[in-house]
Amino acid sequence: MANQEQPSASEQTLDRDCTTLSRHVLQQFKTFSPEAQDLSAIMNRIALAGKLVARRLSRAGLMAGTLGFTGEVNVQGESVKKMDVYANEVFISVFKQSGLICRLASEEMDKPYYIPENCPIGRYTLLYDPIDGSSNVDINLNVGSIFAIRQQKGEDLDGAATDLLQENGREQVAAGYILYGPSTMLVYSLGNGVHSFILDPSLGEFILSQENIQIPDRGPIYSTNEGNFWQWEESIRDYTRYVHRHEGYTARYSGALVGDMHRILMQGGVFLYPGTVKKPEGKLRLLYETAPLAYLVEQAGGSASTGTEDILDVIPDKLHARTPLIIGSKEEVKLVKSFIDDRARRDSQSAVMASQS
Ligand code: AHM
Ligand code: MG
Repeated sequence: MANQEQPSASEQTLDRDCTTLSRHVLQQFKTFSPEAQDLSAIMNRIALAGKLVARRLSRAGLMAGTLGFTGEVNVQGESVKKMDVYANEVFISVFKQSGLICRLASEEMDKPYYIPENCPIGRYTLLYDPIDGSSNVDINLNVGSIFAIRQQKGEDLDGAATDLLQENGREQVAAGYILYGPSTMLVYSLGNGVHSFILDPSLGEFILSQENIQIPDRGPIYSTNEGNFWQWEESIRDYTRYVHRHEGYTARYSGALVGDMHRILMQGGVFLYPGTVKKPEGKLRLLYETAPLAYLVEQAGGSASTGTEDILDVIPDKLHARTPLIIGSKEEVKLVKSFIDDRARRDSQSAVMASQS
């Protein structure tokens, strides 16, 4: 019989294989409180959504009606892909009759979606980007889903979800992403470290892969769409010139934030999607993209900024509000911000001199 103090190698392997996502959530809470059970069940349903999306993606090129555009334009003014619609519906479907989530808000829907049968007891809201990086779908490259869970504040009797417009990202109860790559991976945080799970297709379960992931303080990767150089603010151009001229940096950009972010989480570096002169708010959405990833990265010891403010301090002025994003290793984010601060200082000095002349 195995020694109680020291589990054998096979016991350890078996224990790890049995550390599913729902069990891990309960372990994080260290209790079987109603909150722990709700969040465990919510994460289990998010995992189911991830499995359904992964299954469809794995056969996308072989199934009719899966690739390409629907012909519609979403609330953001972007062309909608068939996979966006499918994945958006999957996240709604998995929460029907769950008693867990009353409202869902996503990048693909104009207004929040209510599941009335859940609302009497479902005190949580799910915010999500069903397919992030959807331009990668048609060419069989990695994409992701991003999610955040928030506690519903107040009754929301008018169905406008205004409570979401009164709080910042520190109110998120949990956040994470699913990366559909060579394997399907779920990375999440409940505010107690960042943990990753890999979908074992033979079991149909997400199994613990790594606990307490820490992002390195520095890293060689800078990840940004340099095709936007011509329309960036001068400070971001200054930073880009700096990395071009210094040894030790390398560029990686896949066009899917989740994949680029995952690389940086594991290897260190910085991801930037800054605003442009004409569109200072940038492209990425606060509630479904930048705030969930900021929560995760801060939990892993990194940081996330708009350039002038921590992403987690930003309160949205509308559901689909956007923010610039500079996220990753602490020191690399600091370096980008130093160029922004420097330009701001120089601009204000020039303004003072101009006013005196
Ligand atoms: P999406 O959620 O509509 O796919 O948009 C977000 C994506 C990110 O995944 C990615 O980093 C970025 O948009 C790519 O944009 P661009 O093509 O402008 O570089
Ligand atoms: Mg997205």
